[in-house]
Amino acid sequence: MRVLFVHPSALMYSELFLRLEPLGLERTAGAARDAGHEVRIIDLQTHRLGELEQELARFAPDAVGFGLNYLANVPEVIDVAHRVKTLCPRTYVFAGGHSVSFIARHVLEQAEGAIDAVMRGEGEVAAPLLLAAIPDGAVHEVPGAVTSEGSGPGAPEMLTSIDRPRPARDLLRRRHRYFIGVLDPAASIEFTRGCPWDCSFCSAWTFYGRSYRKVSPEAAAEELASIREPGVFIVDDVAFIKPEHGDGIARELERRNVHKQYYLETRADVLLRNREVFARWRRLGLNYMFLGMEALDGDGLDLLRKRVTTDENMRALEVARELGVTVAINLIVDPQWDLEQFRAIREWALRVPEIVHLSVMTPYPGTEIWHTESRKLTTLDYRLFDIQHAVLPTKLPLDVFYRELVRTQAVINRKHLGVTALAKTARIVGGHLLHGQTNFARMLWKFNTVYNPQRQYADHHRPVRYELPVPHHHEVGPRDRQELYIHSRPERKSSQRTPGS
Ligand code: B12
Ligand code: SF4
Repeated sequence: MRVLFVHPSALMYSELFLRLEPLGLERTAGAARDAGHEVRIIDLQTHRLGELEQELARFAPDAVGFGLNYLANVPEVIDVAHRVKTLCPRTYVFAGGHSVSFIARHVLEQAEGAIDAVMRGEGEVAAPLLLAAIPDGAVHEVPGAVTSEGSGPGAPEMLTSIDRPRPARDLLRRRHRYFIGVLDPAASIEFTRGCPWDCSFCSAWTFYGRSYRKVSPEAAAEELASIREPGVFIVDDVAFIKPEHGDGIARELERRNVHKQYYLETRADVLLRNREVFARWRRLGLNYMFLGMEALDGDGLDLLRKRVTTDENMRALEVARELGVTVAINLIVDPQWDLEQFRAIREWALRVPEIVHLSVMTPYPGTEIWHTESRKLTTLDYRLFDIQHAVLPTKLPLDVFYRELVRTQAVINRKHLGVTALAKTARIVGGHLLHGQTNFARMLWKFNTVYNPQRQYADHHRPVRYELPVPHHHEVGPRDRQELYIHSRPERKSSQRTPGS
């Protein structure tokens, strides 16, 4: 079967600092290819819609599969799916990915026939099963499938080992457009999947049923050695939770003499506990780290159930500085902040050498706060659920909230972008330009065109065609949490399989 996988375009407010390859879609495409299908990928982060239409005409796919990790992309994917059905009426259209898994039936209904199936959960097992079932009209019998004829039995199947399949990186035609900050170009890789914590604002743990799987050190090193890009973003939610795993991969890389520059994401307590592993990775090329500190006060951290203390957060910053790793910190803005709270964060952000990034507290389907906070939602417009907009009531008038948000976010611009940054990174930028890489150089001047309080405010007044489902409010006690899960924890000897098995 000819299968075209499509990733939607980048969200406006995330494009400033990075644009990364769609790893989950590439792995799903890799599994479909291993199952014998002819596969292509179009990434609308780097291609225009017209180019997708040309591809549809040239390739004439039997099936088109959309990646829907992000809620804010739902309207775009529904619209593009309609376009696919208009141009190729006989093509089977399906979607899968993180966000759509939690609201599969709702999206299927909203698409009014433009999407034939939504696959919940991991794509590596599901996509080959779905493609095999299309000719027999039996997609609704595949676990995890949601179609107008019904839903597949039980929970979606889970990979036992995440060592395989290899992502189909070779199918991405504009790889030079992927970058993260100074790492330009950058590829992405996954060492672990899932998260053992259970923060109330996050759906990473509910998607995987709070399970946690690790790639074998040999497979990780082999994959890294095959990556052409000098920069690598490690997509794990929390890197190096298990020190022996981080050490194991490091050992394999040292043995193979693989040297890259790395960017990863981790938690303060993990950095403090496993300092030696991070130091070893520093020697291997770990230069940048994203630390989800989320709040500067204990009450804020407790509210988010982050299970970390303010003191640990601050000590982790010290450790990262001692290691010489550049840190980007994430803080979650509570829509109830007043002028004084924004001012305090601004002052702190100016004082510390780190990059301070802000995201706005946003209830998503699949998170606990979707059920506990979402009765107060001020909008159900998918496009605003990108953690850069306020979807809960703000204490300040909304336009003032955005003015303060952008003013605070602009500390990044003052400290880390524009002329200041160019002065510090002139040699790196020169090297990039020599190799034709312009992503990072462009980023230095983009802040004011991306972040604009008037535009963020105006985003709330656009006509809305597609809305999220109305949430059902209920308290989520420890026993109810499993109801949020997409996958159940894998049991060793059930019917789970690796692709191709
Ligand atoms: C890495 C990552 C990123 C990378 C993404 C790179 C990329 N282009 O995809 C970067 C850093 C760019 C990023 C940015 C953002 N992210 Co992000 N990100 C993640 C993270 C940590 C891991 C995703 C990942 O790569 N996993 C590894 C791969 C292998 O898994 P996967 O992508 O989920 O794919 C699997 C399944 O989803 C499924 N699948 C995927 N596609 C398809 C397609 C089909 C057809 C099928 C059948 C199946 C399928 O199968 C795959 C293999 O098992 C997740 C958290 C998580 N654990 O999921 C958050 C997460 C997805 N991100 C989140 C958010 C909020 C954002 C931002 C909006 C933040 C911001 N404002 O800056 C931006 C928006 C990016 C954009 N759309 O432009 C939220 C999503 C919220 C939501 N419900 O919409 C998550 C869940 C984090 C969270 N704490 O809640 N992100
Ligand atoms: S915020 Fe981070 S630590 Fe908390 S559950 Fe999500 S991925 Fe895990």
